Amino acid sequence: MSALIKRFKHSLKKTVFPVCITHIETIIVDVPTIRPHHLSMTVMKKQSMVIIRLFSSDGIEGLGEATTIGGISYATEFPEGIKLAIDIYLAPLLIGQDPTKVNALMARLDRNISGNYFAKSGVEIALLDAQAKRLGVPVHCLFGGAISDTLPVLWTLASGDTDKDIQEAQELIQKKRHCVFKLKIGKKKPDEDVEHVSRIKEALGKDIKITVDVNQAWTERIAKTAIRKLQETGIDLIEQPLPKYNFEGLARLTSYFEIPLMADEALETVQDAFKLAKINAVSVFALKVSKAGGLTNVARQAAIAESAGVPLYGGTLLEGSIGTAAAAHIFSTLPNLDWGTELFAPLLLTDDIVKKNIIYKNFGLEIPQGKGLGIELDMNQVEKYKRK
Ligand code: MUC
Ligand code: MG
Repeated sequence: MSALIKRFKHSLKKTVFPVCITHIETIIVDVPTIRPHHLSMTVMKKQSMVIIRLFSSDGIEGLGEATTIGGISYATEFPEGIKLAIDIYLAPLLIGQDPTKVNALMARLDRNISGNYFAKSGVEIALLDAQAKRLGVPVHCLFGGAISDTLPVLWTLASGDTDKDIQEAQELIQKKRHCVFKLKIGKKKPDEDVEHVSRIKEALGKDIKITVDVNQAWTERIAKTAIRKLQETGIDLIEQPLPKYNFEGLARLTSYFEIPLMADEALETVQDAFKLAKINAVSVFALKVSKAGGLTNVARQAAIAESAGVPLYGGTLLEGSIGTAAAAHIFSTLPNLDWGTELFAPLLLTDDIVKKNIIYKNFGLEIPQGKGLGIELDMNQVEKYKRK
């Protein structure tokens, strides 16, 4: 009898003192790229990723990643700042709290910390990974489950040299790794960019889809002339031709041209999705976990897009395997991901910091199986690439 009472008291103790977050570790890792990656605002030779390890009193570790491009040249957040923001401001708001209440914790962060979407996103990924592990399910199950076990993945040709880009594309098509390509333009004169795009389109042929990303580099006047010429090359999609704040300019171009335009940098918050949809600013939304502030916000943006009849594209900020897996989990739940994804970044890096690499085959990736994100850190590799 007394043994029974002891067991009962023990189980009561467990429910009275719920599991709590004990500590959060942030690590910056720098991994070289396989070749220089040329964008309109920077040339990347390495990727710097903030890895987040969130520990709880039940022994479960959640993994997260917060990654941007080119230091501080692409976004308003940057690796060193993201690490500091988490260590100094986000972590103290989380330590001692119940990690199973992910929505409540994210609301707590939003109430106390403005902006800092990349940092918040990295933390939400770690909370969701931990909670899914706790429940014994993959992260996508927390969002109603994957619609598909694989996602189509394009590749970005950005070597800075047209002939090299053509050769790279031909090799990847032959290997059945990618059959859709995105070209990074906006750095050179518009006519040189059009020439570059046109040569690649001609070399790869009509069956290979081509999209171009201008990364905000044009004024509306330049865009009008350049888009007309790009449209004539037979490409399929144009991403973020104007500065991110010019929603009305995007709407004017969208109503003027037949070729679909996609919002990338213009679409950061959930509210941006609503505003862009309301004025028919673009034909496609590029969703990205980091800029949205996490997976839940991506799902909210996707719901707005679905209601407004805007198809989706699964974007990347060139995250490593943890961030890519997180994005794959949420993108796999979206019914209107008509433009596929660009979740290729682990392949752009020379090495990885996880035990089992994400599998890429048949022009796509497999959603990692297993509990949580389905990703395990390789601590020897983390040590190797950790910023000293
Ligand atoms: C961007 O602006 O789309 C995504 C793929 C790539 O090559 O660069 C990123 C950034
Ligand atoms: Mg883009």
